[in-house]
Amino acid sequence: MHAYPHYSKRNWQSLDGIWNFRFLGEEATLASLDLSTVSFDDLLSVPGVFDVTPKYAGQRGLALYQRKVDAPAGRRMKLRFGGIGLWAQVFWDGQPVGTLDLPYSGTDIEFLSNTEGEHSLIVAIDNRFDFKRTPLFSQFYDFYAYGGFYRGVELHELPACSLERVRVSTHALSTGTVTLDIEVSGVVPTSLDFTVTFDRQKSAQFSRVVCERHVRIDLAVPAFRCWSPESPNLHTVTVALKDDAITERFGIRTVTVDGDRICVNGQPQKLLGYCRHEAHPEFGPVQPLPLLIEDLQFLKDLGCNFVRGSHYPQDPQFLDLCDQLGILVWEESLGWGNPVEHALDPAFCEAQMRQTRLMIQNSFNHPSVFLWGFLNEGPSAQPEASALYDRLIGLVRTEDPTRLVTYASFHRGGDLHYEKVDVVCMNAYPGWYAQDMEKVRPVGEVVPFFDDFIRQLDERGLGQKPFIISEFGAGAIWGWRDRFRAHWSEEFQAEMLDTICRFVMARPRISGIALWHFADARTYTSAHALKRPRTINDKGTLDEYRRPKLAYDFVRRAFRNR
Ligand code: ADA
Repeated sequence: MHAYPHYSKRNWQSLDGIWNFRFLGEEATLASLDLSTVSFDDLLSVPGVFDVTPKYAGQRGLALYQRKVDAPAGRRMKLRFGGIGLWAQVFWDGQPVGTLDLPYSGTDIEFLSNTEGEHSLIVAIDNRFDFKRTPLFSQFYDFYAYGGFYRGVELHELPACSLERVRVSTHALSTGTVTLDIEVSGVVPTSLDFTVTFDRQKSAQFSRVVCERHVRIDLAVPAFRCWSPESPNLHTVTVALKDDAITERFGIRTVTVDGDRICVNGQPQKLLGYCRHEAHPEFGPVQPLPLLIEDLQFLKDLGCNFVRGSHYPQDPQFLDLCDQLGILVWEESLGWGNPVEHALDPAFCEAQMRQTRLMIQNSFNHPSVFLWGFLNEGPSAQPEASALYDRLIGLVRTEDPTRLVTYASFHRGGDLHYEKVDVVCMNAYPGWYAQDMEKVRPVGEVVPFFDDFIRQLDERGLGQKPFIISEFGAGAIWGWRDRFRAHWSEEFQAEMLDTICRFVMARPRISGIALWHFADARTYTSAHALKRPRTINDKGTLDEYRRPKLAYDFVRRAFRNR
């Protein structure tokens, strides 16, 4: 089963499979290319990234993916891209129909198919860094920037009036009443006739006036059961028009803050989990379903109820699984250590806003998502960046007043924006990026550091705001056992993670922790790799092939000891 939503009345096809391929390299530009004369000399998989395959590993440049597709004449068509990187232009029968410039974002492209029969679909993908074209992904980010299709592609034939999405929010927990926000497009009537069916049971008919392509309606879900991490009950809603129907899955639950507690359905949560990259040594950012299941089995076994989807919009199949398994998710838009110059760059700001909005719209119905974030380790200590922080916080609150907003800071007391968000989140690595560089195994830095930060929050008047340690970790190379228990040994990492986990469990003031990170993941291939042995960020509790390190059992023991 593919990810929600499902469209049961339309003709649509998955375009996943084998595509023709041509790598044009670093010198090529799209402008100087005649697409009709390109010969495709290779085959690749979609989803799939070319630059992780043995033949093109590590290469950057322009690449063309091509396949034939059948489509009718005179129809509105929609290509649904689950996520690509880094930049793409889409051609239908040689004509450009859209551009994708937000890596990892699920994006739709709508166009008209003029003729009946077989068509040529070309997706030109460029994985070169170019701040002007793809401002959201810079080379200095500490994770590999792949080129290709991170997720699948679908082609939909749209009826004259089509259903975009139905966004479902909990209106009243006690009665199981939800608000449906139905969005239509195409030839939109002034009044919409539709049926609503919950859980594929009894349908009810409605007619409502359309306001700017939206219809909103409050309805009670029959025989409802609330969603919570402990009981992840889900419902479906099907909205049907004459020629189109959509089924969305959702959960009935609230997310609130009560003093320094984060609550789901009014119940305080202790968030125990990991930051997780969508990464695998053989598939890059592509997430085969068995891998997702495997990762979630490990997370459950570790006693986790929380994942920070670092540092970009998540695979919808992962979110579907988190909904089903009761894992709470922090989802964030793409950013990493962006300097203040980025926050002052109009194109960067525009792309941040666009991706954050799209992320919220795409993931709105996942009850697992409780927290929105952006700009990991951004310039939040600089007043010049305030305008961007204010815009992003305002955007999140407008798009989705039902969830919480945050960003992961690394500025400690110097951060200027903690007051404006719902949860204070800080990344810090005391004892790893140690204050005392002469000290052997400076594990002793960990507890005083965080206690001191909590004291600073109190002094600043933020004692009543939830606080999450959004990153903490230490590197270990799988299999490197060392009698010195030195840096990079599994022993040193285990001691560090044991220390922080036991500390977090013992401090009610700390709402949660996202350990850095779940599994090792590829990063810099430049000289920055001098701090990243194997060109991998080795702070995983599991290695990149999901082999647990020594720390695994320590984290598991601490997290399960709730
Ligand atoms: C940062 C960053 C992570 C990772 C980590 C590290 O806090 O947010 O993406 O780079 O440091 O490993 O040092």
